[in-house]
Amino acid sequence: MEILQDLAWRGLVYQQTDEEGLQELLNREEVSLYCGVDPTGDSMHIGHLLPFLVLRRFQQAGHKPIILVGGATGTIGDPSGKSQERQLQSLETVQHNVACLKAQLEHIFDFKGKNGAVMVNNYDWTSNLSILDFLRDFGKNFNVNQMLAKDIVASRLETGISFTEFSYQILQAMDFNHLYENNNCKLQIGGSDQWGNIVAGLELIRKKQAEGAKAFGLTLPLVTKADGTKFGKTEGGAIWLDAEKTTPYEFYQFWINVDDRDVINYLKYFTFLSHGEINELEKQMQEAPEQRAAQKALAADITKLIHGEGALNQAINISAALFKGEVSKLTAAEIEQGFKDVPSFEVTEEEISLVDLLVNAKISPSKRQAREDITNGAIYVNGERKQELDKVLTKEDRIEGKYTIIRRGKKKYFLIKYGI
Ligand code: 383
Repeated sequence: MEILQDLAWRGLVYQQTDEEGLQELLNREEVSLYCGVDPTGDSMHIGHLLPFLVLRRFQQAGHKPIILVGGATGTIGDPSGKSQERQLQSLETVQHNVACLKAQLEHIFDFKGKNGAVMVNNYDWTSNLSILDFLRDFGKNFNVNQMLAKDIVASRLETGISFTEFSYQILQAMDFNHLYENNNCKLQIGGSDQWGNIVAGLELIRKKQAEGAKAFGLTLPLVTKADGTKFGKTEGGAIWLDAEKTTPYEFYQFWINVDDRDVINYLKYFTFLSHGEINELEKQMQEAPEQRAAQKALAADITKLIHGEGALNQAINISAALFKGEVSKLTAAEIEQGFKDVPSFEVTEEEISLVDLLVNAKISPSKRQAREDITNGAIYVNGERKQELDKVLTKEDRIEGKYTIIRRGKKKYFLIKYGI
């Protein structure tokens, strides 16, 4: 199936500037296309992922992806979707973020071969532009009335918008024009919030390039959730691509927990599974939703893409161990991920009685209760029920010499660390 038809099947097309024209262009040539991200933070989150996965789909269909990291635009900040003026960040912070985002994006693309991906930074062609050149060569092509009428700007007129943020769309338009000129880039894609910026670029290209010059824009829909809450946010905050911020296990679990009503859409959006495979998973979801085959396939595909196969296998291991309560087989590294958010307690003694530990670590509220918990069979050490009141924890009870996992009741876990 052709790329635009595939995107339509996946529900990935929201708006296009010229559907027929783009189809013709894609039939005719290997097209260079781009999507940008601003380094406003040091990691992307899953809300950023969709357009870059679409770039990859274009690459698989034989086209050439250009990934733009906005070292220039990131110092300003896109007013799109922001109801308030942003705080400016220092140039050093933005530069640090550029390096972080580049590393994350490098993971997702293939940079080799004829249609290998290209990474660019708009700081390279923006930072040395003089104010006079900017106003004479670019500013003259923008009509302030039209700029004011754009949704993003119009919605900010009441609360106010600085000249700096107001000018953002010109910078993004200059990028498209630059890439058109230098990289033969004819298509820009982005989330639906990017429509105004993309169209600004198309108009600039039409005005500045030779007659007949034409470029295209395509936006993707906002990812929604059946329960109406915001996609990609959990109680713990955003789901980051950076493994330090969101561990691969947490990342995997996020996708495992996707609602049945959303999972088929997300398989279409976020995975590279074929139509046949997705249809098959849809059938399985309808026939045996409790098996969560669709969620497992979704979580596996996307975790592997972002964190690699080793991290995926670890995440699967941790999930299975926690589900069955068989934690003793986990490695220390897996424990660090799987038990990142459970209460922890540091022991400095070589040996400690289980009763004392339960009390000191506040697992049981009193000595009497601790004894009761043990005799009742509510206490598990590394997944094994312990009912002896005189149990003493020794080196033997440490996993890789570093951790002991205590469970009270069915699901309440505690992590014991050793400070020696
Ligand atoms: C900068 C210069 C360009 C082209 C694009 C840009 C960035 C763009 C922007 N994008 C968002 C961001 O960086 O602000 N002005 O956080 C998000 N994107 C993608 C997608 C999305 C958008 O990175 O809708 C969600 O992730 O387009 O909000 O020449």
